[in-house]
Amino acid sequence: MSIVTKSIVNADAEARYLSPGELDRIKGFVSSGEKRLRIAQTLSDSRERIVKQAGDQMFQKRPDVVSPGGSAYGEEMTATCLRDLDYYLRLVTYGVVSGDVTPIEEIGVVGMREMYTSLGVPIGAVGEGVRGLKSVASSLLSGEDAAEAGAYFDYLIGALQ
Ligand SMILES: CCC1=C(C)/C(=C/C2=NC(=C\c3[nH]c(/C=C4\NC(=O)[C@H](C)[C@H]4CC)c(C)c3CCC(=O)O)/C(CCC(=O)O)=C2C)NC1=O
Repeated sequence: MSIVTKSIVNADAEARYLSPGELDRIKGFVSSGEKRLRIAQTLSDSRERIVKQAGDQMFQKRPDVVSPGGSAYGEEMTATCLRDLDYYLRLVTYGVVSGDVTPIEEIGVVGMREMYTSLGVPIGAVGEGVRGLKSVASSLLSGEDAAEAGAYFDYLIGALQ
């Protein structure tokens, strides 16, 4: 939920107008809109390259996952692993656009640890992959935009430890 929807739900629950503080936070959200949409556009446009390079970086740091016995061993499993990185990059764009980590949390974090554990996917290596996404994505963004997007990658990295 964006800050706009959230503020309205809260205010209406108390049958009141939006408070100065709420209006101020909405103002911040609106005035950063162009920046957030620009970031989402760049990440969407470059998704293939970002995912591929992040995957390469991760497989170099964690050769065990693509070795026999590893979770991402074999063409099909490697492709599934890269698909997961693409999912996470997509969720980061949702977070950036909504200015809120809730979509990332609800779609990609809740229940994920249990799911990965039950499949034998090393969650730390997934986090490493997201770290790679952040580093490749940052290299395509201005410093200010990279800092904005970085917060959403960091949220995921924190959740995938
Ligand atoms: C949009 C939200 C969303 C997420 C995040 C998601 C993740 C997700 N990853 C899965 C599997 C998987 N995920 C991986 C990923 C990896 N293995 C590794 O060693 C690497 C560290 C890592 C890549 C970074 C692999 C290899 C599988 C298949 C495991 C198996 O079938 O044994 C599965 C099980 C079902 C399937 O194979 O599709 C789910 C649900 N699905 C979703 O809908």
